[in-house]
Amino acid sequence: MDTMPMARMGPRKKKPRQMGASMASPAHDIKFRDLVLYILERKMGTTRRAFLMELARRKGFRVENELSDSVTHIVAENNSGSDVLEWLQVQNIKASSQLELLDVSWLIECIGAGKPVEMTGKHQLVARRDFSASSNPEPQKIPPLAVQKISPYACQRRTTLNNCNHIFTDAFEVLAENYEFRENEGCCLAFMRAASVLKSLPFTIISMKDTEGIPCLGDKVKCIIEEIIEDGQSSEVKAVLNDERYQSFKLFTSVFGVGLKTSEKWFRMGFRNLSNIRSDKTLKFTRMQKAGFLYYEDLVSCVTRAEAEAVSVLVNEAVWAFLPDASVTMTGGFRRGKKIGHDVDFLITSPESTEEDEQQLLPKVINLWERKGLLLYYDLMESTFEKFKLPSRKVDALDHFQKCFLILKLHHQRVDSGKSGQQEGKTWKAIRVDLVMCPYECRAYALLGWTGSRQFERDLRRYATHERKMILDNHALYDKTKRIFLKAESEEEIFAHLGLDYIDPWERNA
Ligand code: DCT
Ligand code: MG
Repeated sequence: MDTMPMARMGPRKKKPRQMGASMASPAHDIKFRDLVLYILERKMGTTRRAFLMELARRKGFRVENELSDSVTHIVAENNSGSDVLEWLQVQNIKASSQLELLDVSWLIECIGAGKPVEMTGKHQLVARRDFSASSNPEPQKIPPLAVQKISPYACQRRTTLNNCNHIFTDAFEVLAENYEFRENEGCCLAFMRAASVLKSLPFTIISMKDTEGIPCLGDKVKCIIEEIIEDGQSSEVKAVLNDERYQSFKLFTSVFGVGLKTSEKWFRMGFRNLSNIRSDKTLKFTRMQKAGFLYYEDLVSCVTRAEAEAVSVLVNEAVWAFLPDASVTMTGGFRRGKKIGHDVDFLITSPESTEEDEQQLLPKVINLWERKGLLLYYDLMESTFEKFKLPSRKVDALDHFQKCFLILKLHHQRVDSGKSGQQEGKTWKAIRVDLVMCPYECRAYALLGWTGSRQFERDLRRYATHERKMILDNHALYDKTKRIFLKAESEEEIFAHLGLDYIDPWERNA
């Protein structure tokens, strides 16, 4: 049987139900209509907040349970101005000119006086600009600090490919990779987050002063920044780049199908280069690794945009031959505006097709390419998707869509229309392609998930979990408070469900 939560709250006096009254508190007359208060629970606690809300309401103040645009005064205890601004930023509320950020001492004085008291500097949590000398008629205006404040979540930052802090982010990425090779997840993540936040900055860091107020920069990270500012390089990065284990892992994992486990094994066996591994008769390779060695040179040279476009034509032709109403979208790095990539990712979906049509499409496409002699490798993974399953809580979880990892033979003439078709020898390049087939109702979530970047996706999920009590993955968004799945037709709607400003794909290069 379903019991209402209220029924579990122990004995209580019978009170007539009041329609529309705010929860659990009798309606008080509002005397001061110009003020709409909101009391921050953060660092104050639920009990004290409820107590102060009740007192203030009794005195005729309008106090809201939830933060909304109508709130004019935010009252906080044990929070600095920047604490509150940061919190607002996370809630995705901008400090407007109407919003006052006040210490609880102001509210207590108001309650004591039974009316609003004057707000002075000692109450105000955000230092005001001195407007007296200017002609600005609004002395109450808050400087746009909240807008300048950088969010600790990549999904609240706009990160284009215009990285003006390469010198630092390249260093952090080497260190992160080295920690990944050593399976030190915590340090790896710390350096990835630091790289990500610096990529979003509109300026180059030239002194330690520039790092003030930037989130995700721990002491270790700051030491590296300082060293690079002073010496132009970091001794730790230099040491890693010269480290035999790092160099070997970097080389081994550059082979398609080789991960950390295999690299570890080969390193322990004493291998340091690929040719010895390739020619070793005792080693057993997976089908993926065999293909990885066979097409190694092509696969390590990145895919250009022109090549990606040529592959796109191939994919469209093949898909439309079987499902004319399907939509094919290039996702991954190319959708974010990158000029090169390690593969080309595509998301396929169709509004009209039956489940069986959907399931048959990728096998048919593969079969077609095989007959045309274009298929160098493929691994088809069947869908394990279940409609009503809760989204995965794991930040890096794989999705359940049917997908295919391929290596395609791309003829040079398809790229530059035969302009340089007179080359000697090999007339094609092996290209890694990922095809993902998703049910039509999931397409917005799948598109968001497969557009990346990986850091952007991680932070979207982290934000959903920690700031919104929701679970997001490549299939769905689940609201744990309301216990419902939130439907979305577009990426914009997903951002809106999460209470986030929309971030365009080319701004997701976190
Ligand atoms: N992705 C995912 N689930 C996977 C693999 C990837 O959700 N099993 C997401 C994360 C990023 C995006 O899909 C594309 O993945 P990659 O191709 O690995 O990354 P990329 O940003 O396209 O990088 P590159 O340009 O090197 O291909
Ligand atoms: Mg990619």
